Amino acid sequence: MRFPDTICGLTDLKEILQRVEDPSYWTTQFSEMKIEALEPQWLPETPFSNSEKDRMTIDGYFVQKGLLAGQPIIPRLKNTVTTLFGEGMLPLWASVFDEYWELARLAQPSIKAILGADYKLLPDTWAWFLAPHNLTQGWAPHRDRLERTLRSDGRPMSITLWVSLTDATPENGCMYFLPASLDPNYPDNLTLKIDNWQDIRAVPVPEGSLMGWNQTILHWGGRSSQWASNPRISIAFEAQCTDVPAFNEPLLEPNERPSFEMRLALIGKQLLQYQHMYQLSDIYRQLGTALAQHAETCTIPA
Ligand SMILES: O=C(O)CCC(=O)C(=O)O
Ligand SMILES: [Fe+2]
Repeated sequence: MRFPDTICGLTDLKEILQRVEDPSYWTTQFSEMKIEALEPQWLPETPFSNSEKDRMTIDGYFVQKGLLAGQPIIPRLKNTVTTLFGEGMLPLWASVFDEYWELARLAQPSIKAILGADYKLLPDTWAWFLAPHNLTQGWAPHRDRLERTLRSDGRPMSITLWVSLTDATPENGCMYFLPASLDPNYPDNLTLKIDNWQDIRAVPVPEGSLMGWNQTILHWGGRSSQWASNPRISIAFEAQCTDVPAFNEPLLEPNERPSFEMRLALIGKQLLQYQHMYQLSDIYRQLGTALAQHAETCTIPA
């Protein structure tokens, strides 16, 4: 995928910065969304089941189907990403809004069940809109980090979290995993080779599901198709334990939503750090560089 050549319909970097750095631009255009104003939403009380704990230990990922279904912020985020996509804007712009970051807070009980109480969010986020035709696809097969992210007993020091904002199905490009227990190369030989294709597992989930995986297992997002009844819309973020060095910086407090300025700086950082997944257009590269520099002037949470 190549990025659009305009941002907010503009091509001049100065004008674009003026536009995107104005919170009222966003809240006017997306009147149901909030910036530094959303009340905390209720946290799900569903306990993290032993079977998902086992799945995480044995196969390296967990699935909580529909955990966040019924949260009013899910349809709001879904509408926002859909509108952004329709206007030729990156789905990642949804992360200027509180609702995006609130999802990370709602995932807290699940993250704590895997990483323990002391964790921070990593500055690694992305959002996807896979239209219902075969020209769109999720991320190609990869392992999230090639450095060691597992303890000697196999427990993860960091994880990726992924929330479905629509039903994710094989037809619209749901997630696929090579389960850790079936991967002869796991965890020390981090190739992308798959010996037995039958070991690949598709993981379709309904809207409002939370999934997570360790950062060593092999996984990818599928290709969408004309047979899909809805687009695949999802967002991802990452978390790590605090007793190990940061895998990326700045680490973020899980209980505090980043400021609007920090969200823009993070968008810049994502544009630059995921260039291997996309071909950045010139204007997005310029914007990424300009926004990422702003990180230096933001207050970085302790
Ligand atoms: O949604 C996708 O296509 C890929 C997600 C993924 O690999 C990630 O967030 O680490
Ligand atoms: Fe990934």
